[in-house]
Amino acid sequence: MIGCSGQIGSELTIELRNIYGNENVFATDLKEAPAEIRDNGPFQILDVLDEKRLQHYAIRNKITQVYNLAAVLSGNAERMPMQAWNINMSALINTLELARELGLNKIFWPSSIAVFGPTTPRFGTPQLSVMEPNTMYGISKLAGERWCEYYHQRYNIDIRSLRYPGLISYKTEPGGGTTDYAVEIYYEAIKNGSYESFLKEETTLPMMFMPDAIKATIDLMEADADKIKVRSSYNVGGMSFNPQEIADAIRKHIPGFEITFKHDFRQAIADSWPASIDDSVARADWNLSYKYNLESMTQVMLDEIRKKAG
Ligand code: NAD
Ligand code: AKB
Repeated sequence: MIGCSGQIGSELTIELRNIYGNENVFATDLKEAPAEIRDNGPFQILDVLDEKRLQHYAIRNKITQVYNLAAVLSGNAERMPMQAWNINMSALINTLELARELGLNKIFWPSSIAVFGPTTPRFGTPQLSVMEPNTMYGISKLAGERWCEYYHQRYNIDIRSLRYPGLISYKTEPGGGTTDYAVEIYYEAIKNGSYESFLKEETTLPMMFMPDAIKATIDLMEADADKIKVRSSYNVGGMSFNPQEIADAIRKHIPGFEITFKHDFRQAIADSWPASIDDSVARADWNLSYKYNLESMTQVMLDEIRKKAG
């Protein structure tokens, strides 16, 4: 696991250890891991951009599969586009080369709804569509998808990928994306009873609760190889809502909750992305399914954040 300390990695690592055994899932990140990961199985500080160390680590530990989650997300990528491009592409290419050189048997690399752009149909965006992203994050993810498909076709590497929508979770804070507002809003609702949204009230985006994203990832990785017909990345839709609708869902539990709106540079990123996603190809190929909607996710988010707050 590369990127085990991040929003997804901190939960996916635990789930993989539950399935394959703590000692069989080697967790790595540039930064310290949460105690639950660091203390219960192998963990190493490792920079995925350091290809020599990455290779030594993989050989020494007889690594057979890699989940590479290291990336600069959309908001941070607009703050430092050149670095984001270099990091996002080198992190992926080092992993692909590792797979080719060591003959690894499976790779997971996440893409994003950010591969779509302002010229893509916004509602029910299909698996195959116009892709002209105008954010650095989206450009790097689209290029990444092309690299993944190329390595599969050229070197027969079993690489699998999901275009995650915005992911919502309570264990680890999100890492600098545009959909982060949909996590912050729950924390602020409990702490202050109010939230100032950096996206406009009508900005609808595709989102997914973390347990559904983890399940989708495991289901994809465990599916028979002949079922995986898409080797760029699969659309994953989840649910779609805007800041006003998530605020209304919170208000059912916290009646006095107030939301105000002051959009910033992330509005333009959100405006370039789809509002809803058609994921029928993933459903047909390997039975993608979800459990949570806005109401059931809101209940769990508020309960869990209250527990954390003590
Ligand atoms: P995150 O920022 O929370 O976590 C990324 C982790 O990678 C961090 O712990 C970071 O320290 C680590 N990392 C960064 N550079 C590294 C390097 N050079 N070497 C080793 N580790 C490094 O991000 P996340 O939300 O967990 O996202 C993981 C992946 O999923 C990314 O590729 C992201 O683009 C993709 N994704 C996330 C979302 C989402 O909503 N969270 C949606 C779509 C796609
Ligand atoms: C972001 O907002 O950058 C991510 C994503 C949708 O890829 N959450």
